[in-house]
Amino acid sequence: MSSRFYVTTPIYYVNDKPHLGTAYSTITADVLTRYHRLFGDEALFLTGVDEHGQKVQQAAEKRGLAPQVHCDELAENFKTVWRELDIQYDVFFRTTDEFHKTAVQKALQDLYDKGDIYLNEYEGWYCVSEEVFYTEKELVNGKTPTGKDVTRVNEKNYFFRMSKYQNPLIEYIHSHPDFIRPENRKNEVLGFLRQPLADLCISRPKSRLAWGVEIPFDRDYVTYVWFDALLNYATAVGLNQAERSADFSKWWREAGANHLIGKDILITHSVYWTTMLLAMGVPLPKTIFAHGWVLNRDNEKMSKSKGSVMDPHEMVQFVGVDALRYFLIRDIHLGNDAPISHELVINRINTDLANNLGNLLSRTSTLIDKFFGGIVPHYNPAIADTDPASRDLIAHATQLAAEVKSRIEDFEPSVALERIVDLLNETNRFLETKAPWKTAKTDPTMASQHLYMAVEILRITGALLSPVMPKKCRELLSAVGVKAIEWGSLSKWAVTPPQTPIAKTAPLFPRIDASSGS
Ligand code: ME8
Repeated sequence: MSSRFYVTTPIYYVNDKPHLGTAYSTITADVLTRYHRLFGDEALFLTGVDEHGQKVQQAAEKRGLAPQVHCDELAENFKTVWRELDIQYDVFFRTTDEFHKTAVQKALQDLYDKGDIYLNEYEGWYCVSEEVFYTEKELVNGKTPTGKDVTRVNEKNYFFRMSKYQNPLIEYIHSHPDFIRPENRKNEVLGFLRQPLADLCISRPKSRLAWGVEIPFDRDYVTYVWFDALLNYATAVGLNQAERSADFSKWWREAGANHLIGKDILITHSVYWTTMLLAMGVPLPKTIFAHGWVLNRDNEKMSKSKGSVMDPHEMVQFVGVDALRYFLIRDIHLGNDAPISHELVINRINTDLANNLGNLLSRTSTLIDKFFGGIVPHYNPAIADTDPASRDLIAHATQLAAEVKSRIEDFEPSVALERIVDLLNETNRFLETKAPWKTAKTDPTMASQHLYMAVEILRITGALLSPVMPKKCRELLSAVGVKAIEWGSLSKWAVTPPQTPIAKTAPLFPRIDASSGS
């Protein structure tokens, strides 16, 4: 049954260019989207940039540019990197777009009219790097819990009655077990909600910060950047835009949003955003999934502020875009932290892609070229029926698509890839045992039988890997004669028509010499 899938990445601050950490969130969302499209679902993928707030204003000031000019330039940088990483988003969201600002102002006005926003004195701390307010009690040795600097803030501000929605939120989380994921993140949010929730400061006086969405009921203020930014997920699909109500029903109310975020912004999404939605009377997202960190070689979080980031462009130059995408999805179990280094990437590519997938393709196409004139040889189902090893392999191959689908739907893309690699391993072992390079001379019926089976497995695995490695899999599939992938055909056997020409290919993933990593 096909369905709809709406996925979002965080919208990134335009204080710097994208790095491998931000690329990780975006690649993951791209991979999930491409899988859903492969399953026949209708999908919508949103990414974008978070342009307002103090952090961006300061970044623009540092460059001596007007904030909008700075943002326009950096937004382009993001698009360029996403293009290089083969990311096919549907929406590139910018919080400076007029329609968004108007929709944010409507949300503020509605909550104000309802009595959920009020004016009060704010006395506390502010962290520009996180754009988050902190109370004295929340600080650890005068810094944020993650060690970022804070500044004292004493100003009259508007507050959102977040406390009013604490209990409804707790009840919602309990009654929707799959809402905040993984489980440990849900527990973290419930732990946070054990303390009384304070109301949320949602404005900054223009005298302190000019770069933001003006508060509609008080022109001396702009909106707190998170209040503005979180709304992007819903305004993108039509919230507070009368003429887009059909879109909003389709993607927000019916499909439901899946917010893929890093664990640093779990509370802003699971508490600020959800209480805002509860107050507005708008359904909550379907899932908030917090993933872990891409770590550097010293096992530390890759972060812009520490300067310990890896440049995606440099990695693409080194291993190619598909291999990089494969590594990130395969080696980082979604939800956990995991390191990346040249050495780890080389090892993974050599093991899974060069020695396994690439090897299966090159040995199969070489043997078909050498012994069968480059044409898919004959296959006899009756022979396979009498051979337990063949029966097992076919059963495994025809169940793989369903297994991959369920793993992807469950946000476990690394496990989906593991299962695909298991089948490739099994197939290479099967060929070792059957040795068609020998039987081609002594028993060509058997050689043709087993090579046909290898072609079928390449057809299935090539299609199932294509959301992760779009370009390489297109090459692979075209080598085995597949023009267009049809989802239903991936759980069927003996689909490749007889006489299909098989192209003898150059190695899809040449082995990388370990000494080339640094
Ligand atoms: O927080 N590993 O933007 P941001 C994995 N504008 N993911 C990483 C990472 C790493 N080492 N470093 C960053 C903001 N990320 C707000 C979001 S949403 C309404 C507003 C990813 O530019 C991860 O997804 O600081 C994290 O949540 C995000 O970048 C933070 O990006």
